[in-house]
Amino acid sequence: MARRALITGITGQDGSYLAEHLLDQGYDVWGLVRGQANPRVSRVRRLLQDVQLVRGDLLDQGSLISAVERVQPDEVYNLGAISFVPMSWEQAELTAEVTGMGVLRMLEAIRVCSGVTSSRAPGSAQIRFYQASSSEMFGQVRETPQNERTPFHPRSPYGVAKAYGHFLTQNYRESYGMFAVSGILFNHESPRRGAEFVTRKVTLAAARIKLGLASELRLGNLEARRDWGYAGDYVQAMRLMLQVEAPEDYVIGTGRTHSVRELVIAAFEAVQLDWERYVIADQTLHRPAEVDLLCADPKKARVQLGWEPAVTFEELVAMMVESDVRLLSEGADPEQDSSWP
Ligand code: NDP
Ligand code: GDR
Repeated sequence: MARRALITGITGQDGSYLAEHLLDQGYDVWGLVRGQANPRVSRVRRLLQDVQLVRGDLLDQGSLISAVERVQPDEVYNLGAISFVPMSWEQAELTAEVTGMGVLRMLEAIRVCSGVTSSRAPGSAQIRFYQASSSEMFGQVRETPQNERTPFHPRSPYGVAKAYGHFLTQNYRESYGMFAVSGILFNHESPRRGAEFVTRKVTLAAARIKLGLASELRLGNLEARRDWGYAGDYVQAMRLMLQVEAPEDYVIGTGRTHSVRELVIAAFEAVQLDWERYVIADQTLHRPAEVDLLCADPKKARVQLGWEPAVTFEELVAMMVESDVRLLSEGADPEQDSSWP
């Protein structure tokens, strides 16, 4: 029988790629969607016609129990979160509730529905759980590259909430023997990335300027460095983490780091423009506390999961710029949900 997966965050970037990947692998895929008239749900219905939807919200414990009872999943991927770091300062409590406490609610739903009431042998519970942990937990790093043993020093309410979810996932594994793993994923991008994140903001601006639709791009910290990979590669690692014998946590990234400035140069080069004529450094876009440098050491994933990223930084930027030029040339509004490539 086909394995059945339940994905929270199905309307987001990763949820869409993961759903496509699991469908390709023969899974029966369900997505948790929230809200009364969430406009992003129609995007999922159009793009992912074979995915079944179930209503629920990470803020609502009962809805998660009902969803797990109804779907009876073999695997749960918890991708739902408030994921935009600057928003986590503006709505710190909501971020704690969704990105942090949401993990507790999802784990509790699985625990209750699996009938796990006391300690068991590790990995004995039936439903396998994946938590979307983040390199933002490393925050202010004292060592580089970062691996599974690197200490956390989160620099935003988002990073703190993710650290809570990360430790809680480990704790449910240790306390109840649940098959619960965290993937510590570094930044991953795609043509479906939200327009608020720096990669997409830059590729959209380069495309707009090239087509005469905009004349400048305002950015914050150009010196911050990130390990950027392709979302389509990273969702494969999520599935692999749930197929191993014993649950463990894994770092997923490329092992290469680039500055925001290098990202801008690559994107503007892709449309043959001189970036310095258009980019304006804007102090108001700097964060209250910055993560200056992230670079993954994904050796454990390579050795134990056989996972390696296929798309390079240069290929990723070119893919995103090309997609944005195409969307804009077709008259689509890339910030509207209807235009998901
Ligand atoms: P997106 O911001 O694209 O998607 C976030 C998803 O969370 C959306 O589907 C959103 O649904 C959902 N969501 C928000 N609030 C709730 C709620 N109260 N209940 C249920 N669902 C909710 O994120 P990504 O796809 O980029 O990331 C997926 C996960 O991976 C997130 O947890 C993120 O923090 C984490 N992550 C991402 C990385 C990246 O580089 N992309 C790196 C490391 C970790 P709705 O449409 O209803 O708003
Ligand atoms: P990040 O991604 O915070 O790493 O979190 P984002 O793309 O927002 O920022 C990356 C870096 O770029 C700098 N920057 C700007 N960022 C934005 N958004 N807009 C700007 O104008 C701008 N100018 C400079 C930032 O200061 C930062 O240093 C992402 C999210 O997907 C998280 O959910 C995920 O956990 C982490 O990646 C890993």
